[in-house]
Amino acid sequence: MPDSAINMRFMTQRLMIAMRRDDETVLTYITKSGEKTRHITLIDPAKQAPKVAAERALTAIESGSSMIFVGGSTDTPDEIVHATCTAIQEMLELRIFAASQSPDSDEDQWKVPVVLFPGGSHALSPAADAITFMMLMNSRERRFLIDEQLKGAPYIDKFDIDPLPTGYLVCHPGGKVGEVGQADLIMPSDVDLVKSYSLTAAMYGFKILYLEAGSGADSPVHEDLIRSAKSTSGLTLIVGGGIRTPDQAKLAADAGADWIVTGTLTEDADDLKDLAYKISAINFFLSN
Ligand code: 1GP
Repeated sequence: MPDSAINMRFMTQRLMIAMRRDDETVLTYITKSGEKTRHITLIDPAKQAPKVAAERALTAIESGSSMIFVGGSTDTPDEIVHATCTAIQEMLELRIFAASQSPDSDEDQWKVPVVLFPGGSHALSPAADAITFMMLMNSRERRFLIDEQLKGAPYIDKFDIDPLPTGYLVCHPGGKVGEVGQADLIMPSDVDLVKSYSLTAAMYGFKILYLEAGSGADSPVHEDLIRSAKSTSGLTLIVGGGIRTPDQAKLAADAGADWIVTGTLTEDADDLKDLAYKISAINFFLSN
């Protein structure tokens, strides 16, 4: 397809997304205060076909998820990421249309952002509403501090994807992202260090701080770290990695997480019914 046709298709897609979100930007939606702790379902595009990803995303939203992250694996090609974002967005459009035709349905339920959570500058898609534009603050490697961002920024600018300024901190046990990202892991007792990181993030102007224990971690981020980071004002706190049960989600929420992310839980669910049950249980605990 010629470049101009591709650009036209992407711009039309962007317009559809912008119209669906009314006037609120994704950043405003994420950072608004006074909300209970909300839930994000992370979909790794490498782990299922786009259609299955879309079905999982819809089930998650029906069960109370307020945002979909697309990302995770480090080596997923752009095409797979794009096909996954597109499939999710198309299913959301259909649900919004169906809800608009029925007086008993709430269209707004389906107006949740689809946000890229990239492992690097390669896993991008113009069909996303926004991107967590991250600095892996505790990496020892220049690549994760600034180089990947330099590569991705022109693409994000060209396709007008909302960048969400995010400090990303990998905590113990860290998992694969800790290894690949060459992170100096933050230990559960490092409450002063995490405070310094959170202050630094706020001083850089980041709006979001993501505390990550690593996907599939056998223990989530320690609540003392969450509490310490939360004491810095002006940051919206996302916490993920190793959260599988409502109790773990509630512990993180009570310590100050504004958002809880689960990914492995979705991949491990037996089917959509099981997924609905697990995500509903987490959301029930978060709202009580
Ligand atoms: C990974 O924090 C997310 O970046 C989700 O972790 O897969 O352990 O839920 P889990």
